[in-house]
Amino acid sequence: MASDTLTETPTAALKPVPEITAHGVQRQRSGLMDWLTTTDHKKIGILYLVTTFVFFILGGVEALMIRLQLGTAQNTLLTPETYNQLFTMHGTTMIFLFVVPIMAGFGNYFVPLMIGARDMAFPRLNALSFWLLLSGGLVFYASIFFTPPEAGWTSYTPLSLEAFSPSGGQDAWIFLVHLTGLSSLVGAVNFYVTIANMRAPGMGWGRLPLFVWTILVYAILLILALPVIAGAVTLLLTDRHFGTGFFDPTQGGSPLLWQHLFWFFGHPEVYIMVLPGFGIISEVLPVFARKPIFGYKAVAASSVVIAFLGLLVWAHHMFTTPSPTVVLVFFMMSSFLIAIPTGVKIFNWVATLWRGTIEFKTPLIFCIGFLSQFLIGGITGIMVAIFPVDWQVHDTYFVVAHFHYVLMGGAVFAIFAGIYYWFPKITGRMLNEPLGKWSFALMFIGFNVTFLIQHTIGMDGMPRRVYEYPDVGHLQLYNQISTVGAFILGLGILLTIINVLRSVKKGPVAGPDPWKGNTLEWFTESPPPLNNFDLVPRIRSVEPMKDIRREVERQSEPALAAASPSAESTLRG
Ligand code: HEM
Ligand SMILES: [Cu+2]
Repeated sequence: MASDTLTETPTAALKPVPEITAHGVQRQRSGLMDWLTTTDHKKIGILYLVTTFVFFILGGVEALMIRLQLGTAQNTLLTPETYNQLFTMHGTTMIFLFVVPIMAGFGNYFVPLMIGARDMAFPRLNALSFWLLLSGGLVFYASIFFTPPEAGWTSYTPLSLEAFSPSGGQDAWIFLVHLTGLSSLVGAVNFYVTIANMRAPGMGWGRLPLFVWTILVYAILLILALPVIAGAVTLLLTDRHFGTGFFDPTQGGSPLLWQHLFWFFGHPEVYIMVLPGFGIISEVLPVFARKPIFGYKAVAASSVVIAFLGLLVWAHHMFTTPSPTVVLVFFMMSSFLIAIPTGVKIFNWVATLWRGTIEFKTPLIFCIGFLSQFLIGGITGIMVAIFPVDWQVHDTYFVVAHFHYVLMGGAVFAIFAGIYYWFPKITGRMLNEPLGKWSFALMFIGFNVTFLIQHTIGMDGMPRRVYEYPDVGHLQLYNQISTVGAFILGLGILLTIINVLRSVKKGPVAGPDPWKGNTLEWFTESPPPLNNFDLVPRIRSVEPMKDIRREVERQSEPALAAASPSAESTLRG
C-alpha cells in the first residue's frame, strides 16, 4: 500500500517518514466475506450508511401509508390497529434505526480521516457496534411477522404494559432499544477514545474540525442518556413478564416514572440526532462560501452548552402531567435557555455566508434548506416550551409539525447535505448536480407543503396518533394538502436515491479534493486507501488543507501560476 499513493495526493510536497513494519497483517478477504468480517472504519461506515438509509426508506413508506390513510376524512383504508402499528414503527425506525445511527455512519467514515488517524481506536468493537445495530433492526422488523408494537415510539406506560399491549411486538421494541442502545454505547466510547487520543500532531482541541466536535458531544450525550433508557426498558420488561410493578399503579408503581426516565433520555436524544447535523452544516458552509467559519470557538462551544442544557429540560414533554408550578417554570426557563447557544450557531452560520463567494452546489443548498426549516422548528419549540401554550397544543398536530421541522427539515436536510458533500470522497465519483438540485427542490417544496399546514391542523384541534377524523371545517382539505406534500417529498428523496445509484459506477471521477475542502479527509485519495494516509501532516490551523495547498503552491509557484489562473483566489478564499 506504500508510496504509490503518494504521487496522487498533495502529500508529495511533504517529507516522507520512515516506513513502519507491520506484523501479523491479515490477508485481504474478498467479496462478501470481506464485508462480513471487516474492521476497517470506512467499510463499517459504508455498512452503517447503507443500512440506515434502507431503514429510512422503510420508515418513509410507513409515513406515506399513514398519510394515505389521513388523505380523506373517515377513511377505512387502514384498520385502527394497523395505523397504530405504522406510526409506532415509523417513529421508532426514523429515530433508532435512521437518524441516530446514520450519524454514527458519517462519524465512522469521517472522524478518523478528519483527525488524521488510520482507524478508530477499537476496530473490532466498531464492527460489533454495527452488527448490534443490524440485529436490533432485524429483531424489531421481525415483529411484522406476528404483531408489531402499537404503543408509539414513546411506549408510555400503562399502555405498553402487558394488560394493554399483550403482543410480543412490544417486547421486540424493548429489544430494539436494548440492542441499538448497546450499539450506540459501544460506538460512543470508541468515538470518544479515538478523538481524545488519535489526533494528528498539532491538532489541539482548538483545531478539531467542527463535525468532530459535534461527534464528540454526540458520544458524550449517548453515554449519559442511554443507560437511563436501557434501565427503563429493562424495568418495563420485568413489569411485563416477571411480575414487578415499577410502572403499574395497581401494584403501587408509577406510570409517570416511565415518562421521567424516557424523557431524561428522549430529550438529549433530540440533540444526539441534530448536533452531528450541525457539525455537517459547519463543515459545508465555509467550503462553499469560500470563507472561514465565522466564530469557530463559539460554534464549537455552543454544542457543549446545548448538550449540557439539553440534560435539564426533559419535563417539558410532561407539562400536562400534574406538576407544581415551580417545576413547570423551571422546565420552561431551562428550555428557553437552549435558544441562546442555538441562536449563536444560527447567527454564526449566517455570518459565514455573509459576503462569501457563494458556490451554489447541492450540498450548500441543502444547508440553506436546513437553516430556514430548522429555524422554524426552533421557534415553534420555544412556543411549546411556554407551558400554557403547550397545554393547548400538546398531543396535537402542532407538535407533529414542530418536531418534523426539527428532525426532517433540520437533521435530515443536514444528512442530505452530508451525502452530497462526502459522496465523492466515499466513492471517488461525483453526484449529478442538476439531479441533486431537482431532488432538493422537490424535497424542500414537499416538506413544507406536508408540515407547514400541520401547525394549522393542530391549532384547529386535530390530535396526533388518531387514525381518522371527522369532516369538519377545513380538516379534510388541510390533510389532503399534507398528503400530497408527503408524496412530493418522497419523490424528491427518490431522485437522490437514483442519483446515488447512477453515480456510484458512472459519475465523473472526483479526484482527491473536488470542493477544495478545508479538512484532512480531502488530503487523501477518493476513496481513501486502506491505511488512509501514508503520512500525516502536522496541523497548523483549523483549516489544514488551506495550509497544505498554500504550501504546495509556494513550492511550485511558477509552474502552478501558469497552469491555473484561479489558484490565487483559492488561496485567499
Ligand atoms: C419522510 C417524511 C415523513 C413523513 C411524511 C412523516 C409523517 C409522519 C406522520 C403523518 C406522523 C403522525 C402519525 C400520527 O401521529 O398519527 C409521524 C409521526 C412521527 N414521525 Fe414522521 N414523517 C416523516 C419523517 C420523519 C423523520 C425523518 C423522523 C425522525 C427523524 C420522524 C419522526 C416521527 C416521530 C418520532 C413520530 C411520532 C410517532 C409516534 O407518535 O409515536 N418522521 N410522521
Ligand atoms: Cu424535549
